[in-house]
Amino acid sequence: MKLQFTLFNFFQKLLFLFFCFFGIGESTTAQEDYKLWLQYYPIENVNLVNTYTSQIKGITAFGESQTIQIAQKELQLGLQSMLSSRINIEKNSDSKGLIVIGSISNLDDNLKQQLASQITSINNEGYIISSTSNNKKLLVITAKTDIGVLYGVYHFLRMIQTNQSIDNLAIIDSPKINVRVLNHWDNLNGSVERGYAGASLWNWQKLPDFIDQRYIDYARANASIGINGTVLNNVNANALILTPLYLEKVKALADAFRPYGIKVYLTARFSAPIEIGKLKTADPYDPAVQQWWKDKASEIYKQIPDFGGFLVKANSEGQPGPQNYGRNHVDGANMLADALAPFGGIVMWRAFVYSEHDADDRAKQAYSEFVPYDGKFRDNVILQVKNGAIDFQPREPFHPMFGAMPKTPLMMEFQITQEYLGFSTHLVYLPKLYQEVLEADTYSKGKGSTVAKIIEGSLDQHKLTGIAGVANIGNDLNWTGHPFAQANWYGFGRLAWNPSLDSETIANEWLRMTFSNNPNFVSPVLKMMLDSREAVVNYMTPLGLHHIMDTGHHYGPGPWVSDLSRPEWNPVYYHKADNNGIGFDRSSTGSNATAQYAPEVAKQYNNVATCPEINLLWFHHLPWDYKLKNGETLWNGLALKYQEGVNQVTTMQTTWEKMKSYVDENRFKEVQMLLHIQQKEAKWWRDACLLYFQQFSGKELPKGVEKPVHSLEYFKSLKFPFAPGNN
Ligand code: BDP
Repeated sequence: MKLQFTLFNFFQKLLFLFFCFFGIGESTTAQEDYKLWLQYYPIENVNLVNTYTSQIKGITAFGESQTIQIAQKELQLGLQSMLSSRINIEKNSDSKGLIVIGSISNLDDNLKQQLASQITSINNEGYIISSTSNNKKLLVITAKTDIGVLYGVYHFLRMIQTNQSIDNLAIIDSPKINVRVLNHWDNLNGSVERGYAGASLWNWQKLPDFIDQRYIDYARANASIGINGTVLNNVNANALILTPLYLEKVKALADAFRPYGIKVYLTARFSAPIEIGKLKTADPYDPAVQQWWKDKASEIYKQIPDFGGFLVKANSEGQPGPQNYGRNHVDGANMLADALAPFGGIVMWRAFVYSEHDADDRAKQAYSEFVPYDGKFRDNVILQVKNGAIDFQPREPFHPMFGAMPKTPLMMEFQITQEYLGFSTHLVYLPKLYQEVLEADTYSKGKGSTVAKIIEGSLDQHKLTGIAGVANIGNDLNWTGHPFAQANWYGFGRLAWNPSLDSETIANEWLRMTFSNNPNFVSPVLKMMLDSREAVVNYMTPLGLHHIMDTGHHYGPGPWVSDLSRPEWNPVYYHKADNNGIGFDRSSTGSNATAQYAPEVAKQYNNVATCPEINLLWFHHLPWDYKLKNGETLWNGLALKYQEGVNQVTTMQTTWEKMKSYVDENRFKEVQMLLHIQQKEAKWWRDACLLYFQQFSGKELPKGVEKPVHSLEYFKSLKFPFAPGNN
């Protein structure tokens, strides 16, 4: 038995080398890091390999499109690599044990008939994976469109990658959200705003003639998780992207991405008609301005017939917008929507607004500004709303706009890049955060009115639905800076496809696909990932604290910062620590932000006794000796949370140290070094914040909390003029 096994292994390796040598497994020679979750590791369990190989003899593809060719090649590559045996491409579907792929219209009549009833239940991007059983056993992956077939192929490969059974399959799946986009905050000079994984992927200088293989690999990775759009440039937009010089380059990218089902979108700078159009104004009421945008749209669609549309940041943080001309967001968004409508394009209009001229609580401003416009936007406008009302904090209660604008489609904006969560140095598994928001109940139409249902359009019957993730991708060899940050890109895509997926399921599959199926590896590392989000909350902003990061770059703690021109840019604005206590009173005795939620939610948040402790200081200013549910005083509880965060990172390190034998040396070391930095920085956060808050509480650190080794002055003196991502 042992000999047999070794021989088998040897044979397996030999075949594997053979494939690599002849280029069939070309990407297997690349760095592990680069291959993301598409590693296609040879399956070690011989029985499993035998079961699979007895069921899979070859592939037959129907259809001629590039997408079908990609699907066929991917299936062959993945299966050959995982099963360490050759998978042939067959011309017809007569023999047994074939995987048949192709859109339904291209299948033979017999299969068409068999699948007729199932096909009606999927949408244009959905797919069916079905074992058929009319004398010859086939496995069919079909869809209404070729891109649906490609998604189905990735689903099937994922099943093999995670060692699932492929017996009697009857999978019917469709994405629940239509527009599933990455937002790249990439500048034309190659820098990335809030980017921590190197420079921009887009090499504007070499485009359009040079198509970097990386663009294809990017599209492939996105297609494998169902992402179907990309906004190429920063929301703080440069109008030059809309000039012919750049549009030609954008077209080249769109052409490269198209076979993978990915549409290109651009950010539109509202003042572009002035900056590149030589007009005197960008007033949306001005007919010349309206015409300029119409002409621009038709110029774009001539080159890119499936161009997705515009993403717009207007009258936000100094960006131009309709208010510069006394108009409002509806005027601005609808003008652009009218320009795009004839071509089927959409406007994703951002709701991230707050003004230095508005003295009201920043958390209330977007709601106050947008909710009165409910129902006033054109059909091809969707409002893009961040998950929380402030700004991508380690934890925020869900944004009160969700549920408050039933007549307007709202799309979710999550941040995948870790601007406020330790950059790409900290291991933080973000789908935990995403899930928390998606599951939050807005009560807008009674119990069960979750944020997920709102963005899926199912609660308010919207056809246009969307979700955006601010990308964490750069030209680092491993794409995302931290090997585990790949899981955040992956998890975003999976949740964009189906917002009801569980973050644990996603982490589990990601680990198996990216590293190993070995349970001795998967279960401890899974736990490490799942706990990592709460760890970062604990060592940065426990109990509802927020926005106390150092200014500008947001790297490290800066709760003392109080000298910036706009009050709401200062951390002291958010924590409001004083001798009486700490926290932002957003209850009815304070800013009354709680009133922006549905009555059931408002009531819960408003009352300190029912407000969840995870959001306590978000909604309430409380005395230092306020009693927490566990009996600790607020001061002690806060200090202990900071300590807990540090301890959690230590536990993560201990877990990882035991994983050496399951991981390639490169990634093992990378993660080891990064966790070491994370540990140092968690302590830095704990010590700096506690020393600062202690000035107000006047209390000793409780037992169990380590004494800081530096002074508050030392922490305040730390400066990071070249922290990344801060352009
Ligand atoms: C903040 C970032 C800033 C972005 C802004 C936005 O600090 O760089 O431009 O959000 O989303 O989180 O527009």
